[in-house]
Amino acid sequence: MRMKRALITLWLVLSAAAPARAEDGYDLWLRYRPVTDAARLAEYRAAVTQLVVDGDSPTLRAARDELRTGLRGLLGADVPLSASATRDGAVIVGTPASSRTIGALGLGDALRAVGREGYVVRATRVGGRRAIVVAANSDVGALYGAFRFLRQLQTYGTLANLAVASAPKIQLRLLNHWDNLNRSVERGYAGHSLWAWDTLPDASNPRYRDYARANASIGINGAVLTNVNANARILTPEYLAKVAALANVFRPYGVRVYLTARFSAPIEIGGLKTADPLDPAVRAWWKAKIDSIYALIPDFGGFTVKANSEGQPGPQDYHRTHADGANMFAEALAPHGGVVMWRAFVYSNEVPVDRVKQAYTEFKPLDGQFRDNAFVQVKNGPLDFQPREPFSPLFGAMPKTPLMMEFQVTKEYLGQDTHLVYLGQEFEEVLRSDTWAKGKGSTVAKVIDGSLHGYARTGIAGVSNIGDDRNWTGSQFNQANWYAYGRLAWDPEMSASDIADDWLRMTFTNDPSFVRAVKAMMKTSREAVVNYMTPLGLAHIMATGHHYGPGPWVGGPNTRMRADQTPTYFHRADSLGLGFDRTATGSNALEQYAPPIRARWGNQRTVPDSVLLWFHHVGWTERLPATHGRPLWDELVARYNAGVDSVRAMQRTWDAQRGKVDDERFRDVQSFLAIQEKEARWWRDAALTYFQSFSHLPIPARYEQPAHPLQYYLQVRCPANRDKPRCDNVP
Ligand code: BDP
Repeated sequence: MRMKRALITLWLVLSAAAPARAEDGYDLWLRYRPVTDAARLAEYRAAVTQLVVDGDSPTLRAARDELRTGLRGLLGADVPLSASATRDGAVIVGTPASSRTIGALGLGDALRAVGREGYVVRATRVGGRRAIVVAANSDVGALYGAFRFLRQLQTYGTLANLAVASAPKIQLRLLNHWDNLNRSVERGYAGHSLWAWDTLPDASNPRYRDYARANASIGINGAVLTNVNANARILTPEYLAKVAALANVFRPYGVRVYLTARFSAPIEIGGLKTADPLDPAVRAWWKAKIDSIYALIPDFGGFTVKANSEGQPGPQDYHRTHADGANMFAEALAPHGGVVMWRAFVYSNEVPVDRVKQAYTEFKPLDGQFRDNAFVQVKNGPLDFQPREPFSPLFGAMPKTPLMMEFQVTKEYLGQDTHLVYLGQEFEEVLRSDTWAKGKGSTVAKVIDGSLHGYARTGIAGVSNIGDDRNWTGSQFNQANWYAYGRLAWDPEMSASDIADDWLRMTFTNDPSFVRAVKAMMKTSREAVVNYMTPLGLAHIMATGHHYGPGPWVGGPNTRMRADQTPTYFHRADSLGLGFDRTATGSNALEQYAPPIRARWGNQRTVPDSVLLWFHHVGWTERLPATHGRPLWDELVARYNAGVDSVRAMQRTWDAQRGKVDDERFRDVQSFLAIQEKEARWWRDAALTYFQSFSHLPIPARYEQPAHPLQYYLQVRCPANRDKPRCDNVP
């Protein structure tokens, strides 16, 4: 036994001393590599000499295990477990209920302030000895605190006078997995679904636990396991047993499971003739179904529902409203403490005047009609996860209905797996947008954290980018988007830049020159993609179906698609100019916003460049403040080129990091940046040659000229159902 322990210690010492080893990204931001700053290491070793975890629940065991693994990795040696603090340097973890020591510390006020899931991490004295306490009101709060404490070491922060208190500002912080039962993932670019339905419930997989750990480390507390385009089979006993097995693995980490409910399930698996939400037999069916779920999974979270949208069944099939549909679920879930999250991503079967008006038009009149355990879940923008959209006008417009934010973490319209785009910037931009619902400062963050309208319930959802790729997210940098989403869900007022800082330190290295340069690169990456894909407020000009690569030419009478899914509908290029008039002279979508916004965005002299062509049809040679006084065409050319230039600058930044990070991930990122540079050029040249066929204006000679004529770009083909998109003949 002793021999074995000695060998293990030897191995630990050796592995800690080994040079940067090859890494594949599996460890995410929980790598716990040895601290290389000698002064910090000495500080940590003195401050952390034993681990006291008071209490013995699965969640506290998870905290203990994480701390042991983390500290062993960071400090290069085991930190012994102890039943009580016996010397300077104990880290004491628990709740007033689990730990007499913590109960006696007089943390009452501090703990009251952080609520059920928050934590207090403090350097203090216990029995005259120096100690660090990780205290919370619940076990999961203590787990979150443990991760917070580890982050302090992972980011080389000092432990002197450590005094952190934190509580989530949003109650439900969920990932939405668009995962199908055959393990394909809708809009997934990271391999197959993590949920191996065929081998569940019998076989587990270490990844289930690692998935839950990663979520807990950033405060995510729920996972909707299935696609919003739902399959009723998930509600059969066979599948529910599998769901229960996953719930059991996630539970210690505070992650609850949720499912998507297919509205027509009573017909498809229940043998009923109707799914009318006011029909007593339908209501009874759902009630019994929901009761049976809770019998298996007592802490089941509830349902996300996509109804009457893109062909999904819903209450309108029976001439009932969205509120009727949502309330049927809410009523059956309420006795169990569950919630229904009803999606506002709807647009009618007839092509409307303007698709971006639909969600507001349908839902605003229903404000006040939803039961109190029903949310309406709203995409960040009024259209569909574009590189940039103005915030959805529903935020601020439903004071009586808790609105959940839906962000897309998977980059469906933003280059998918390969393009490096840090979405922290995008999320921050949306969350900080001012709705003016109650005057200046009525930010979207304050709407969804409940403070603006006094919502009793609050929630946020991120469409997951996770799959079974070794690196989880299809690329190393896509991990940052999972991370940033979680941190912003905890605190929607956090700075995306600070989040990137933490992520880089934990994921790559604390080397200050690396962190500085790569953080700056991440921060510019979002504007880069906007510029080379959809500058100046353009939207939805991606190729149809897979949404990868440019397709601004798709549309018109010859396509069999509905007009409001085609690029030509959205950009409205013609011989006079470009852009969608959404002011009073056009669709007037602008009227859905508060008056100060209307005034600013509705006026061509004051509209910001970011939404210029979203709200205005602008002449090709018109000069506006939003075009920096240049003719629109020149500004458009400049923006597309700026996008390509930014990617080249990102490449230079990354190339300069060689040797500062492991070779494996260095080369991974480098090769994806090369794809991104090539495809940014493809985007620029395809879009400009196409728009040029309307403007008939030259691309000024100082810019790179398109490599091919428009005809060439029209024939570039990408496979329709790509797991891993690679297109033919990309120039
Ligand atoms: C669109 C996606 C589609 C989703 C839909 C949704 O292209 O795959 O089903 O959103 O959110 O962005 O329901």
